[in-house]
Amino acid sequence: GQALSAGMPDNPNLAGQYGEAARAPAEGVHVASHEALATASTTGETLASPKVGDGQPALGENARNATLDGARADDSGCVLTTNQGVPVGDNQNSLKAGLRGPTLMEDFILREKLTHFDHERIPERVVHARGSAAHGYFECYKEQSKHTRAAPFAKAGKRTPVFVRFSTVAGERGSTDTARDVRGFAVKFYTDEGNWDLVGNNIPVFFIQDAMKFPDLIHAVKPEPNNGIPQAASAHDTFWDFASLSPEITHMLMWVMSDRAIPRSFRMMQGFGVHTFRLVNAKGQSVFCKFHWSPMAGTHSLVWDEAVKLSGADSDFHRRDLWEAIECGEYPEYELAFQVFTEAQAEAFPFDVLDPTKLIPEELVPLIPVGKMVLNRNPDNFFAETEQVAFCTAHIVPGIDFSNDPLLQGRIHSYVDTQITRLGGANFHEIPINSPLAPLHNNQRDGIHRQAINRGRVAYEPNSLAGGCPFQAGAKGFNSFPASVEGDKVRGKPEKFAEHFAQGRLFWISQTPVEQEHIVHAFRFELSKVQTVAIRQRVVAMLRNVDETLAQRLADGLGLALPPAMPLVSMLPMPTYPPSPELSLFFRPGKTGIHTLRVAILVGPGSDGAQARSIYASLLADGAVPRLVGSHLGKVDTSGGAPLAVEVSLETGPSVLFDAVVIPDGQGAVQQLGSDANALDFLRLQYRHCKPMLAVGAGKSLLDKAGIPATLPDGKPDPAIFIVASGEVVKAVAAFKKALAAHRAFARETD
Ligand code: HDE
Repeated sequence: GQALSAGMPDNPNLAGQYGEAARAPAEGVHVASHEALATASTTGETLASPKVGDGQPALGENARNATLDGARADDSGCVLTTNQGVPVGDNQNSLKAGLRGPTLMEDFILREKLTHFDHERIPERVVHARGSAAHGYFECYKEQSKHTRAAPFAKAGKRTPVFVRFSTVAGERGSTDTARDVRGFAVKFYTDEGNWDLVGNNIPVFFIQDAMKFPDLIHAVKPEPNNGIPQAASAHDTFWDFASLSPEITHMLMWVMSDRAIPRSFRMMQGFGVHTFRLVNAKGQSVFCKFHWSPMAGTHSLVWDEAVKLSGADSDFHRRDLWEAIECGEYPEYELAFQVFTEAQAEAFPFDVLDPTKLIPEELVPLIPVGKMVLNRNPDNFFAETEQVAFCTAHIVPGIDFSNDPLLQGRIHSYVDTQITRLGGANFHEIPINSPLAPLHNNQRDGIHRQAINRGRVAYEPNSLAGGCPFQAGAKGFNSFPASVEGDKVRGKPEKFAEHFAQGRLFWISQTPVEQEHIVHAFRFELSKVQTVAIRQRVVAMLRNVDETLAQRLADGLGLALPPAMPLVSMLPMPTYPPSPELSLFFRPGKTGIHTLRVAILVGPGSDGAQARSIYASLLADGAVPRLVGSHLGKVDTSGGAPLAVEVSLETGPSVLFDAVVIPDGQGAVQQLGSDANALDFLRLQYRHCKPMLAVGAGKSLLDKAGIPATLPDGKPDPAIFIVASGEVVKAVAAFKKALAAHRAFARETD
């Protein structure tokens, strides 16, 4: 509370951002005296779960926490030791022969410290290197035993602990969060019958149809190998060269050029298993299934100009957003749904369900909601948890099985394989974050960094010397679904795989005009960055098969004559689909209102302090995250009430970090802000990015100074600009909140 001046409500988000210590810095973090040192324990005590911030679920709520507690280490009150537990007397100076002499070889303390440091890094993930993760649980709504015997779906109300990692694909570990890219959405369920990893993306289809092409795709999109440019971007020649020669990519390109590829938050995007999987029930009967996650906060995205500027303002934007929401107790929630269909149904679809470049429209197979996931705890240690977690598509449990999707089949190999390099050996399942909650017993032994101390002389099966243990589970265990297989060994694809455009068209016609506009702009941006004209032409030729107006607009935007359409390769008639409204981002506005949305209240000397306080309190009461933003930190005197303390300076908190802005009344403040280029930029970008703006009394003249009109080009009032007199604030704040819940007013868009 100290950061805020008298009369300001307590804002829990402040603690969320920096921890309690930031609100009331503790005096000195060192153990004060040698006396205290002498009595301090030398044995690191295990932390009994509570942690900094509010993002702490009740003890015992998540079984995963209890087991991870065994590995959690806390140094508070402990003496510094070597890795062998030897107390260290001096951690500042190496051991030398004389004060100015050479360092001695025998300084095992220095050598241990440097050696460990030298080996701190592990290889980053070859894709999805940049990620952020959280703990939580999955709760089943209703038992799904008709379709699957998988443990998480066994009973209404049953909770299964989960660990979830969100990621971008192309960028390296330290790259920006808001790059245009697919987002990974990987969920590890610690089920009663072993770990199930549902390793999905925020887009329901993929770039390619066969695992054989994955290394080529990734080599094309990653920074070009000669100069390592560009980082975390697909807007370069090699990606589009590959894309323009791989028409199967078309449908995915439509998604990646849409605003799906620049989410506002990990908490505001869908997740998809992508492939067709199998569900298998206790009787051994199987249906096909696609998995869908939908966020309770709705699907919301950034706009492109904002995403670009965010990379400079806060390249950890998504990581911070997730962390803060959880620390504040605003736990992200997602609903899981099954799309269940039979083999016979699949036969009748105009596409092949084994083709991961195709989705199943919800009109064809509706979603069955089966449970929700709640993320309620941040990791304690980024490396130990977020970095070392190993998701593998091969990790499935009884009740789930694979389909023959040739992309999925390759993934079953790739993920386990990559962990062996990344995590340094075959025992990566023993790393705490990866180890199952279900008991683990087998005859696998040894290997680098083995942790388990397996007892006895028997490490084989069948055996009699250990009573036959561990024994096979038989019908109770995992048994692959006996799908029948026949055919010649061939390298090739079924005919339906060769139709590449109908679903790209379905996506296009299902988008609102605003979304279509953004798709055109994204293609134009990416292809304008491409230097080779023939590549630009090939992409336009490809897109003629999706939509002629899209292709024409793109050709115009690139200064190209419209090239002939790319020849179709499929002999089958092209399917047609009616528009599917579910494919629009606007279809799921969400249920969380203005919760966690960030609002800047611009203040300066002479602001109406009482008004600023009451708007702040009102936004906070509805779950938003208000901040007092001014030219620089420090107190500003107000025209009414106590001074205000600026919480965020305009230099460090530019417009893109806020979802909306309020300018309280106050002639002096408006004058001062009007002479600050950062303030005027702030308002212009709020306007440009279609965000709600509220100006009270004198605040209007600041909008005027920034050149912001209150009406749309057609003369109608702007639905998200509120200019009111001081007496109308209460009503105006209510209308402002409504506009904020809708995020943006695209009617105003000028880009
Ligand atoms: Fe991945 N992918 N992938 N992928 N993928 C990896 O595994 C791979 C694909 C996805 O947060 C790697 O542990 C192949 C589709 C996510 O740790 C690697 C193919 C989908 C993550 C790998 C695909 C994904 C990965 C790199 C085509 C969505 C991050 C490090 C045959 C359904 C998981 C690692 C995390 C990570 C291979 C295609 C999603 C190399 C060979 C399709 C979310 O194993």
